[in-house]
Amino acid sequence: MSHELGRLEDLPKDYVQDLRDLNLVPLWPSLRGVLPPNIPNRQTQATHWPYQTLRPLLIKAGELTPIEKAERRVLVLANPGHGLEKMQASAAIYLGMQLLMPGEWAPSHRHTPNAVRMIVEGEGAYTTVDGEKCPMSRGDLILTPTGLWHEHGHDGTEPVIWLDVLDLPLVYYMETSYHVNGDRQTVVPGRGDKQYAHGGVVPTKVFERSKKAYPMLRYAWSDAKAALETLAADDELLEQVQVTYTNPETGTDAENILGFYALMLRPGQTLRLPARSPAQVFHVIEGSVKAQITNSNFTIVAADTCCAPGYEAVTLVNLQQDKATFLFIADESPLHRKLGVYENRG
Ligand code: 1HN
Repeated sequence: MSHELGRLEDLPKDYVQDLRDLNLVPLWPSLRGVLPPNIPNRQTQATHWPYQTLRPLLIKAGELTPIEKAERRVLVLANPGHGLEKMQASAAIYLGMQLLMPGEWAPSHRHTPNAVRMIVEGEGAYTTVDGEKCPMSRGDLILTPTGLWHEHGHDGTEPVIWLDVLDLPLVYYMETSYHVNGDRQTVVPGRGDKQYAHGGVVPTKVFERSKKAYPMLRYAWSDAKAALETLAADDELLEQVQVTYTNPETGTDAENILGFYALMLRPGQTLRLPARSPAQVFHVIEGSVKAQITNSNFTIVAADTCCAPGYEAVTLVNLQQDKATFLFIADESPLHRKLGVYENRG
């Protein structure tokens, strides 16, 4: 059925110029490019960012650039398939490793893109989001959803490093990305991670319609890990031991555009994740994994990050024979589902 469509070179040059002068373009030479057969063109390449090589360069950034000159001291994990200057991990996902040194403060602002942070290293830092002071510990997930004030501080003694995951590429593409600077926030009492940390029971005030669109801003790793271990023990046949970070009041994804998950690989387990439309990011919290993504075979160890394009199956092999491995995953599923383009091709 497939036949060649006419090319731009097939048209008289003066005709093409006449079109261009009137801001007109013929569709047929570009039709297959924007609408390829069966599977989309993806610029997102399987890419691995080992922590061991990234960390010294991030620490060096701390020496080279004072926080006042950076506001946020971040090395962006850029996918070469998109071009490094685009600062994209995938079509919709931005990733960055951020460093905060003891005593430093990253001032309050808010912006339209949604963010989360996955804490990688160090103790004593905190993020204040919408007045809620969220302590940062390894493996914790902290939300800074669209429009909420947030700032970072550090009362500890060692560098603190975390992985930022934002939907910035999409929000920027939509021409809706901007920020507003603010004053230091007044910390208010109470924390969602305490109020909502026990699955199945929620504060009764929920039924009086909470005023907060994002009632839970901090998801402690100790709770997520315990949930995974309980899930694995309760169903020994369950292959994909995975939990989704949700909004505890609505039961839907924690944020609107990107989805966040924690996955446990049992000792020695090989897990094949089906080919689905969303691109995804894998970050190792504990353990080590062989990740087979398209033609790449990455060995990802604790604190490493890698990404996979959409429409590709991914095989994860736990390289630990005697221990579970734990991963944090971010993907574009909520976006794809809302837009009606989500696919699972098995
Ligand atoms: C941002 O606000 C933070 O608040 C981190 O820590 C990374 C990347 C792009 C745009 C805003 C933060 C960001 C960011």
